[in-house]
Amino acid sequence: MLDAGYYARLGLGSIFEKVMNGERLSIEDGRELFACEDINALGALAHHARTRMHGDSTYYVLNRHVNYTNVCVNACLFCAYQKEKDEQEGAFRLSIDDIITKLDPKDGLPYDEVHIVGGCHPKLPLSFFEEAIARIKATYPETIVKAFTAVEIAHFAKLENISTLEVLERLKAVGLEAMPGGGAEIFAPEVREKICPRKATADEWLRVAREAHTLGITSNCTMLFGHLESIDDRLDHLDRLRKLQDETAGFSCFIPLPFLTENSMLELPEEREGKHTGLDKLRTIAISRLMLDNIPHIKAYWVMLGVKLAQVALHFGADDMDGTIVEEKIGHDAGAQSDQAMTIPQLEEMIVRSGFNPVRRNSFFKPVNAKQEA
Ligand code: V47
Ligand code: SF4
Repeated sequence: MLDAGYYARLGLGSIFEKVMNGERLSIEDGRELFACEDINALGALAHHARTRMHGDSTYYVLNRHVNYTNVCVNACLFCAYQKEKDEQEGAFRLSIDDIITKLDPKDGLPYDEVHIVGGCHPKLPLSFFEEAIARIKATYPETIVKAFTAVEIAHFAKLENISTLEVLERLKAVGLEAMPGGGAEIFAPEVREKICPRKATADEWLRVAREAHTLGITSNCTMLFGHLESIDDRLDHLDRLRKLQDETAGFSCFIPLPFLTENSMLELPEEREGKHTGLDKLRTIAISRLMLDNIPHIKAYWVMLGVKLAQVALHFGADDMDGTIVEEKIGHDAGAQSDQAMTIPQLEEMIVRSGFNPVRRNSFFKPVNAKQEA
């Protein structure tokens, strides 16, 4: 399939050469890839890059998501999960006991990772989160705490009137080891202003990620796509992540998140660049793999992509499936059709059926030896 002449006929000869030689693609190269209608040609290039990095390994994690509240001061227009106030119907806020109970492994197998995120609650103090993490680590010492997006960290800093660096230091001191990649949305200021005007800015998001990496807290990064952004906005977003990664090497994984439209306040134009189709999702995943040459992993997040498209995405540059999840609200409130949970055998079967070798990993992508089946 990887035939130089074929790519030359598509007008992608120099991009082909760069990918084969492991050279960095420019933003202009990214534009040409987005303009290419031959989705198989894109997929084959991304698959080549993915295979060079990971062979036929596809990663998954025994994890649980915990959303501590859906009350959020930001009211992003795309978000179907957010509630304005504690008193509003459907609003919730977990206690620390609730969180500890949720992490109780029913079958005796502790989670390798807990992924904790929530809305930017107007009142919850930093001490609540410090105590929550300390109690999780005391109760489940083997579970890695991957918690709080850069947006939440910026919010805690504002509430406490301290710096984001101090927030990170305090959370690290009680056991925060890694951070999820949410809240990045799209960095381009004109679009960010339209879809999430109250949220931390792009520069703030990137600064908090840089600070976390400096403290040795690794993190993920995301891009929300398929809304008001242009193809150039997507490429600008990838480029900003790539530049920060050159500085810090602290990002483990990139997660392209296709915008799910149910219960959203965001009005989309009829005609927009990068149509919201399965092919656009695959193209964006493939181009992410090719552009983000310094970020080790690309996630096919089965919750938002759906299991079947996530399986196909493994042939378009993705090498990670995320995990068992157990309970998911953000995507499901927005219309995700996937189940809430997957078991280890289900994840492994879906990876094997796609032609890959399943590798159970922890939050740092280190292989975990299965102690028993869950
Ligand atoms: O930041 C919100 C997105 C993110 C919608 O780091 C939506 O391992 C689509 O970041 N349609 C949270 N997306 C989820 C997230 C994540 C998930 C799994 C793993 C990791 C990781 C990170 O979800 C938000 C926002 O970008 N989001 N609403 C929506 N309607
Ligand atoms: Fe709040 Fe996050 Fe929803 Fe924005 S996306 S309203 S920050 S919960």
